[in-house]
Amino acid sequence: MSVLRAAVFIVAFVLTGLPQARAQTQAPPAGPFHPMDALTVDEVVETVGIMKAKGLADENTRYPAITLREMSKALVRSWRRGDRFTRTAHIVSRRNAKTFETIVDLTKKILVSHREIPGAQPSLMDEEWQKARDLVLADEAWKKAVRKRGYADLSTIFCAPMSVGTLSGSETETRRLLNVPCYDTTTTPDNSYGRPIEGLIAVVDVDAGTVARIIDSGAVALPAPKAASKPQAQRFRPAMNPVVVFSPRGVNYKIDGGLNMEWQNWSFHVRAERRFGPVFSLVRFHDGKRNRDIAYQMSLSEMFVPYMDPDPQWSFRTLMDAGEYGLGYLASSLSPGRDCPRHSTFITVVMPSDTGGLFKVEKGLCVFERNTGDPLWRHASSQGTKVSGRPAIELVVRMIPTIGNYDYVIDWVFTQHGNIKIRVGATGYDAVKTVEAASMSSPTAESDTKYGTLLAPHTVAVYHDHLFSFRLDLDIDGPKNTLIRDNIKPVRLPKENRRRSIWAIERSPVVLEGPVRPGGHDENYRLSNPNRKTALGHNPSYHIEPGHGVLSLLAVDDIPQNRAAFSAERLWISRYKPGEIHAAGAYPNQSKGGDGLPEYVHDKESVTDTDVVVWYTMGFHHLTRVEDWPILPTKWHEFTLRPFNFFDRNPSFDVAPSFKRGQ
Ligand SMILES: [Cu+2]
Repeated sequence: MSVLRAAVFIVAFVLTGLPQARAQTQAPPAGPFHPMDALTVDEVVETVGIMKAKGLADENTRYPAITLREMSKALVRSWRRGDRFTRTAHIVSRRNAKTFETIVDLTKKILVSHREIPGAQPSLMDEEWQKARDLVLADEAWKKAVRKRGYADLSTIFCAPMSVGTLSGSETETRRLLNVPCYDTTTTPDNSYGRPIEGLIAVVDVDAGTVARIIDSGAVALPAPKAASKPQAQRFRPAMNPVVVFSPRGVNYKIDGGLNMEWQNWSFHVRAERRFGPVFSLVRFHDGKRNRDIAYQMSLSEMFVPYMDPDPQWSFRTLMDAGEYGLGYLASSLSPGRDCPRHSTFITVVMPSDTGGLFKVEKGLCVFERNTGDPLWRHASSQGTKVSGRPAIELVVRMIPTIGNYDYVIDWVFTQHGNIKIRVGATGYDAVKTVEAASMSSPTAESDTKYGTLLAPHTVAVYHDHLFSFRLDLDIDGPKNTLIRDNIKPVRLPKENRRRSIWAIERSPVVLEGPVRPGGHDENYRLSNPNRKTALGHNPSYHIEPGHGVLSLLAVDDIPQNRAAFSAERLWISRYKPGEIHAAGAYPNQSKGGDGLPEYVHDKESVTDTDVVVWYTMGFHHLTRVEDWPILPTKWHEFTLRPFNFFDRNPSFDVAPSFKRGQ
């Protein structure tokens, strides 16, 4: 973690945009305008006030989560603009080293329930992070270990507390812990994580406010630092002529209220949540006279980043970035022209803070259109005299959480032909360990690089995975859907045929909850509505089209794998139940596993012609390489939701042949 969130109390929700490259600010809306809007400033204040009035919270209470408890799906679906709606808050609080869940009805202004959740460890909070760091920096045993390694000036040391994971035989059942590695900031001034003080971890009990112990597995011998030389100025290649994404006559999307968006037949609601980042609701496509349901709700649910080094300094690093930290909590402020095109609409997001107030991330979300430079569709006549086609323009909603050394560019991309692409780009810094080897010719190189790649002298980036679980509550033309497996099978042809083989499709429904395991050759999975028919008589469906990806290879009896069971399967299906939104459980921090998806599907309920949720695992093994250093070029992975016999024809066939002309 670089810095967790500092809470500030603010009362504004601001849209700043630069259509035509001019700053634009909209007056803050009071809200809520929509049942899916995030809790407003007033609602968060009221929630905490009701808890305090009931004696369930005081000045020392901390709030890892204060979130909207949504109305029932039926009520939200039938809600129309102007209708009244109710508001309820769900609170996770920490008081006297215990965790509580509370429900507050904000419409009736009453407390609904309050209960302790024994043993639950909610996500880490800024105050704990700071406290752990301060405790370590003041600890005599730690100072002694650091001085033994030759560091006289402790002011140049950066400590970054991190979640402890859960390993067999650990004390994670009874204590709230953070592991604290520290870094020498003088060697790589641009990268706080670039020179770990290897072989030294402090274990902090944050509830007790003590350093529980120091794990000192010995120093790594490094050559004595050379006399300080003047840093070499970075040499850049010649500056380029500008290449920009630009909408010279303004944008084609509309944003109103909490965040309702409309663009090229799409409409959806988006809110930013502390845990999940952006949450998309009521995603619909306007098709002729109908506004057709595609998704009720979609978000990233959890991320799992296990490192592949058995050393005790590293083996605990099995991070769950949504449930242990919070993707919205660590959203970084987006820079116009660098993180998003300059003309984007930048949205300042406001989320509940640890102390029951709010914090804001200026320009925490951006929305923009881009001309991909690719054809949306095209054809050249056989004589080559006539080419018809359209340029592909797409809409992007982006957030970039910075979780310690990593930055994740999380994009939700809507296309004119009805696709939704979900993309994650990993950039930032690889997590590295300090080793003796200065090059691959060094005597220790072989052992030093057993679990990672030497990126720079004395610097090995440890292998690891990034595994993301996306919760996709798709409702294809309504909630009652069936997941169809198109099994693409080779078929042997009879002797009389001049061909020996072709492939054909064997179609079957997925009937029970659980992981959806491939049963044969290539497979195509579509969520389909068996109760609706298109003009041609097809059941409308959406294809869940995988991108390149991998699954976790950890053993099932490895506790970290049990905690992130989602990551061993590409696709899961569960019956829709309110509140079942956490792929790795509500409290993955220090969990032993078993909750989340495995629990949701445990009773193997029927999932045909009913309201279902599909969960997609996107992931990659990060085989670290020298080009990751000194900073990782953005590495993208994606998957696509793609209409499949959903429309009566190519839904982008009606895209106008040219752009609007100037006034
Ligand atoms: Cu990585």
